[in-house]
Amino acid sequence: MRRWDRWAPVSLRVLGSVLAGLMAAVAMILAMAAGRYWLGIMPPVEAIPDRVAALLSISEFFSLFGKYGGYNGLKKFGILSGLRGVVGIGLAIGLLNGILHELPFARRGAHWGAISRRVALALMAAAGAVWIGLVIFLWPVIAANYRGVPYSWARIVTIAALGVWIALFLGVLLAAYALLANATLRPAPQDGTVAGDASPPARVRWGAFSRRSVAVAAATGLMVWPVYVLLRRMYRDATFPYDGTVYSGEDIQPVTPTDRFYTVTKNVVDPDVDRDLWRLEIGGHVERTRSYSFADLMGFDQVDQETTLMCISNRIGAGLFSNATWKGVRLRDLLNDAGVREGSVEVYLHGADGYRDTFAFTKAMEETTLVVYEINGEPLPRRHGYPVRVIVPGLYGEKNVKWVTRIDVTTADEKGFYEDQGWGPDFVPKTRSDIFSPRTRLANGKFTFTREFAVGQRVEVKGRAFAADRGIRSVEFSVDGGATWTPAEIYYPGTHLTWALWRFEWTPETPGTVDLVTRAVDGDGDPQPTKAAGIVPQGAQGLHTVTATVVS
Ligand SMILES: Nc1nc2c(c(=O)[nH]1)N[C@H]1C(S)=C(S)[C@@H](COP(=O)(O)O)O[C@H]1N2
Ligand SMILES: [Mo]
Repeated sequence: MRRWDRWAPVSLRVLGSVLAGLMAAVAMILAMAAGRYWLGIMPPVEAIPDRVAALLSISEFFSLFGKYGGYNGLKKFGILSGLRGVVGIGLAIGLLNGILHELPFARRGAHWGAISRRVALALMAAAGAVWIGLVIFLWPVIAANYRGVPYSWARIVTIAALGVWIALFLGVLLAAYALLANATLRPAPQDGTVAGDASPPARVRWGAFSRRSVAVAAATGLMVWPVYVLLRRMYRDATFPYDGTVYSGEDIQPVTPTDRFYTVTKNVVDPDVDRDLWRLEIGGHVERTRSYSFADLMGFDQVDQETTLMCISNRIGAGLFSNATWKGVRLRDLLNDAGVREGSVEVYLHGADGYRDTFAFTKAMEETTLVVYEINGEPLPRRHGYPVRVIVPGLYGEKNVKWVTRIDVTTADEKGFYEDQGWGPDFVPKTRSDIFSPRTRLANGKFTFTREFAVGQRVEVKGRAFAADRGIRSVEFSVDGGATWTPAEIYYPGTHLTWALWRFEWTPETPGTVDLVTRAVDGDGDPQPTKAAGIVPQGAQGLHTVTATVVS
């Protein structure tokens, strides 16, 4: 009985502290969800996986894809484990707080009600350290803001929000703990004397403790509802349904309809930028830092330019690949306005989502490198970078930073999100060509036509050819597995910045299976590489070979 009298208040306080930790975690998740949803602030739950992703090697990254069902599966896993992590950390810190409060160093020290001043100060110091640690670790992505708060401000907003979230956690933890522990208190030490182990055991006020526990649990439960509502809204808005959308099929057009333009994004929920809030800052190694509003961009020379974009992950014959007409201004006009300087090496681009990538300063100064706000005559849709993205012909899609908020000129070579993982260092697409009609299918690494062909029956074979910013000079076609070649007709030449579309009339002569192959020559007269290479680390190359079955 005496043992129980001694241990009952202790166990209840520790239990109460765990409950307080849970409440603090839920309150913090609610504050994070609200900050993310309304203010576009990237919470650690999102920022940490994002930051870790760039630290992984390509093979680790892809093995995670395999394990969690692709990029989307991995994104879901990342967010879910982040949320579970916050709850787990809340319970653990609650437990720790409860135990610390029972240790002699805490019991002997001064108290504010049930709260030991020493424990509170230790927790505050730890919280401060966590805050600083998070700011350092998340530094490369800390200027992210999904609403498009300007880069210079976004950094401050995120740092402040991290502080508020952490402080809220600690505040709720201690307040809820004080409330619960108060119902199990040993008599408070009188005028500075110390409540040592010799003090009489506390009397548990069972009624007060249970009423307060129910109140804390109920408050926690009540907060779960708005958390659920906000997470559900964001889930509905998430990129899962369209990330990795390909443009393929038999009906490929010279210019891709905007709603079918291929899409790739690293985000779980893409930025939803407020154009009035948004600014494009040009800084780093320039004469003067500039900050352009959307209206400011209209003051520069306006350019329409057709350009094909292709993801580095696009396998030969696959559809992470599209062509559109873009409208915007030349990046070099902005750089000249900011004042270019000797010793400029690269531009470092930053998106509202914390995405970052780099390319050569000389590339940035080419007249075809643009900062665009329209695709095919319409404002950029959200998923393609509203309100403004970069278009940089001659490099893989990843360099075409969407939702761009800042471009810094650097004096040294720097790496972006994917280059950190080990992609590149050469991001120039190799010349390629492929067949899209009749429809093909990929199984066990081999392409076949989904239909059969008949001897003597003429069929039109169509395909694309692409050579980054070098243009396409010619395309050839083989109906005997590459033994002999015949010129194909280019029916859509495009420009040197786009793909070309070609066709070939084929009349099968003998039954059986035969390999159809295509190859292109770029605008410089260089033939497409025929040796096959996979997408890692510099993008795929090789011939597109499609097996046809001919029946008599
Ligand atoms: N801000 C930002 N820009 C980004 C990305 C991103 O995740 N965030 N993805 C890149 C990648 S990998 C590709 S292939 C292209 C895809 O552009 P699209 O979705 O408009 O086709 O955008 C690039 N720009
Ligand atoms: Mo990409």
